[in-house]
Amino acid sequence: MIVGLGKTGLSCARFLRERSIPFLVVDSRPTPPGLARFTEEFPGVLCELGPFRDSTFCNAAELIVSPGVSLREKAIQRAIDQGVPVTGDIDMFSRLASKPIVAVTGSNGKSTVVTLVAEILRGAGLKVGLGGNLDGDNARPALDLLRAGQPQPDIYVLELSSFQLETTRELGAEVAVLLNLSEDHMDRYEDLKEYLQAKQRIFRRARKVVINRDCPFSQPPLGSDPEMVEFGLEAPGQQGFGLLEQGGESFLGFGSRPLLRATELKIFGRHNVANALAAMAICYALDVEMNAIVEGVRKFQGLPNRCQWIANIDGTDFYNDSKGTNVGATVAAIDGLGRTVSGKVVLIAGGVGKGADFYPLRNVVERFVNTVILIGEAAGQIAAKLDGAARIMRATSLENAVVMAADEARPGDAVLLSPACASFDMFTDFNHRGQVFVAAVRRLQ
Ligand code: UMA
Ligand code: ADP
Repeated sequence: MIVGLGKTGLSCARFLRERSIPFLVVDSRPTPPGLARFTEEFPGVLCELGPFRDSTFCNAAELIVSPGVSLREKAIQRAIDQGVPVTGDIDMFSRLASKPIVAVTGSNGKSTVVTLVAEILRGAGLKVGLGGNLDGDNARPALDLLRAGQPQPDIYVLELSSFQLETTRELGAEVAVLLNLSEDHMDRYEDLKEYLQAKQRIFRRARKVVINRDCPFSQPPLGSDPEMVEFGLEAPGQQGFGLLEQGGESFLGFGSRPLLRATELKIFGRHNVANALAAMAICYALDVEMNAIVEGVRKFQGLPNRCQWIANIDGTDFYNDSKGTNVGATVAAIDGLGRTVSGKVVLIAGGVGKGADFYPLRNVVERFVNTVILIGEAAGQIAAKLDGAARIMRATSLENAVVMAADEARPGDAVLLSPACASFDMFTDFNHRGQVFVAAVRRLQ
């Protein structure tokens, strides 16, 4: 039985049909987003909508649970207690994939790192199957990569969320990495420890692990003994990637060997330097030639909605960081931008807070931000935590916030949309929020 009729649910349904495995689908939403496609493609298959029913779950042969559904759901717990096995799409994928898997998790930077890794590997002549949690035009739910008629890649590169890892037993990645950890999804987890435990499942039976020297949480738990490659923002050790200072310039390097000037990167901010070093370490662990690694990093343009420069209007630069959906991401974006602009940052933030504590924004806001313009459900909570740190304003919509920000900004300042929140109170998703922001900026031109 498939639980959830979003992207994952649809992809699981197609996968099961191809193997002639009978199934039904349940979703607690009255009209889940995949419903129209599903009824068209699977006219004879039972689809139960609305509040989960214990009896349906307990009678299933197996539950394939979508990432958006917590295993804590009462009906799922009942079924588990009665011995019904539970799996997820990544768990199924890992049992069937016949090529090596690169697996990347972390609170922030996952999409940037997997996309860069895929570009480096393609540049080195490999066929890459890229997917998992990654959202966007070229992204695919993991099981789509295994469907009949798909080109056989040489390697899979998967972005994995903590939600997907919860149902993943033995991933067996060729290279696994937990990039960093900061608070996110506190509406689903009890505390940071529980969130970390979900993420650490990425290390199960991994052959090699890439470690972030700047984040103790990136280490696999004691007891496992994989091969390790390190990265970090300080000078590297003999077998690691990091920043080397030479002749007054900063280089991304391996051991004592400088490889690429930091100024050659087309993505900005220290967080993106860390992302580039992580991708380099992953590709090195895969035995990719260093020249191909450096070339791939040099060419990488970054992804939309991640600290993306949009326009300069009357001397003010506008940046779209709509994918800054948690506090850690927004701290990194403000810090990265704040260090490079000649003036100050005007920040647009707010949305669905996911149970986060916004206090960690305070430091970087005090240091780099002149004005904060707040939107969405969490506006009041953020305002309370930032009181006195900068000028705080409220906007009724994102369009309104952009107009107010343009008014507040002086030449040399930067306007940054980095919400520190999810988007579902006002938008379909972070892409939609980014599009609305970009359109509003264009209207100022
Ligand atoms: N939902 C219900 N009832 C149900 C099933 C789902 O209310 O019965 C709700 C969930 O709580 C959630 C939403 O519906 O709010 C979507 O859940 P889903 O599991 O159907 O999501 P999919 O459409 O399958 O998309 C998922 C990932 N989404 C989530 O984990 C919430 C997508 O990651 C991923 O691209 C896709 O699988 C393919 O692998 C998006 C995401 O927001 C980018 N991920 C979170 C993040 O990055 O922070 C984890
Ligand atoms: P994810 O897929 O984990 O959400 P992305 O690569 O899409 O990560 O980046 C999302 C946002 O997180 C970016 O817009 C930026 O604000 C922030 N970010 C990216 N990389 C890092 C990093 N290494 N450390 C902290 N924040 C980061």
